[in-house]
Amino acid sequence: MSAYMFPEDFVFGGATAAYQVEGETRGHGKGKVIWDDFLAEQGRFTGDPASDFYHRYPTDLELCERFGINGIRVSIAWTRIFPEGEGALNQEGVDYYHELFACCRAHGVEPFVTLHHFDTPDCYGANGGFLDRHVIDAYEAYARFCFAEFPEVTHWFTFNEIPAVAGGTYIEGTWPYGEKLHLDKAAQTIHNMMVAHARAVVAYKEGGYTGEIGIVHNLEPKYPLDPNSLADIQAARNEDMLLNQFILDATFLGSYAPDTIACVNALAASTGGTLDIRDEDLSCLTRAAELNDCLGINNYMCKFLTSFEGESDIHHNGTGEKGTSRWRVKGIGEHANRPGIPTTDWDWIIYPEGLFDLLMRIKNDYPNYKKIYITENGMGYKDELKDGIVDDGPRIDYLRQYLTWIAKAIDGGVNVAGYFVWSLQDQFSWTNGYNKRYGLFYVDFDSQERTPKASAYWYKNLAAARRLDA
Ligand code: BGP
Repeated sequence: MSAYMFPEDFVFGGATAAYQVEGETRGHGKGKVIWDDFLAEQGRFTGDPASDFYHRYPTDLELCERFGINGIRVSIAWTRIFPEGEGALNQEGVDYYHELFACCRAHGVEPFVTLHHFDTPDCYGANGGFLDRHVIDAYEAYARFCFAEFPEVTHWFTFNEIPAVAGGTYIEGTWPYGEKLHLDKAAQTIHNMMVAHARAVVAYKEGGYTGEIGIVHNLEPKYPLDPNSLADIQAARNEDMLLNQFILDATFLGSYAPDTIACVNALAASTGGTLDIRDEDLSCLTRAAELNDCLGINNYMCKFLTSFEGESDIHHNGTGEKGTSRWRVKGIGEHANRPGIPTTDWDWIIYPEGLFDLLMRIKNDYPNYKKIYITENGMGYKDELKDGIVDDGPRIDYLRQYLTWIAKAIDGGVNVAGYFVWSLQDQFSWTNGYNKRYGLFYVDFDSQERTPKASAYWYKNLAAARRLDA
């Protein structure tokens, strides 16, 4: 058995996102987001009541304090501030976030605030969201407003998971206004959102604010299913270029390396499109590349790829019926799994050493990264509350394994400053609803009562000792 110590000022946090916890999706002056009608039309579930965080954040922050959780990821809902994305302000929304941040501080819980976590204003959805360059301007104006209005926030993230937005909308087509298999639109969305990120970072620094600002990327290592197969190596490389290297280059190089852009251009061309990358975009990306204070990494799994040249076919497992996922995309490859590697009921591959590989790659390939937070990691599980107890042993096991590999990366010289369990409490899941639970705290979605799970007690001990025995 080995023991790992985490640094003294390490953040042991829990993560949330506005739409997944707040509820009140149309209450208190909030404007519509792209998910509202989309979910209502599907009729499976909606973002109400979620975890009723709009009213119950004091309870959740009290739980954080009791369980030694000293950081929380929250996001601002853009349409609580500007119901139409721009123009008229909703003062009630502004007041709400001031009160939330004050309550965080009162409980000794540092707020890490994301400006956009999937909840694009609905008024921009029909025009393709960030494909429309006007939305870049609107986002920058919203970001500037927040920086000036909320000086009490000293940890900002511009976006959550740009590739997930692009992939959900334009590859898998499971997101609002989505269309399947448009690699060109997916790549363009990634680029445009990276430009919006860069504009916000430059605005923050030009504004003279002294907090830190960065971006949260969902990064998954992509491995060839057969490491000796050139075709599988190419498949893994295709997906890695589009969903990992493209954003990492934009973030830390401020431009696209020749092999990155060649590969992404070829993928875009395979679905009939060309990318619009302007000089002004690249000069803004270049300026921002040295200004990022930190990188947030969301990581849950890895992917193994094998080559695929047939007709594309994607099926999203949004029910937890194990073994039902299919992901085969002509031009990229097919998702598979190596024998013996465990998966969750939603077919997410549990491969903690992948996170180590990822952290070492950032350190080696992008040495200007400065600081990393693991902003999301956790296990979706069908928890059951029995006699007042939630025994989520598999989740504890998952968290222990991932944290062990994070600790090994810290020992290997990677500057990881904090970790946020996804999720703090059970929440609404975008394409899965309410039976995919991730929380340290169980939420009864009828009564909204919270019950600490076994994992909450385990995490409390870890945070108190800062020591992991594995
Ligand atoms: C990340 C998102 C979160 C959260 C999490 C779990 O991609 O940032 O918002 O939802 O994944 O995903 P899911 O809810 O699909 O299981």
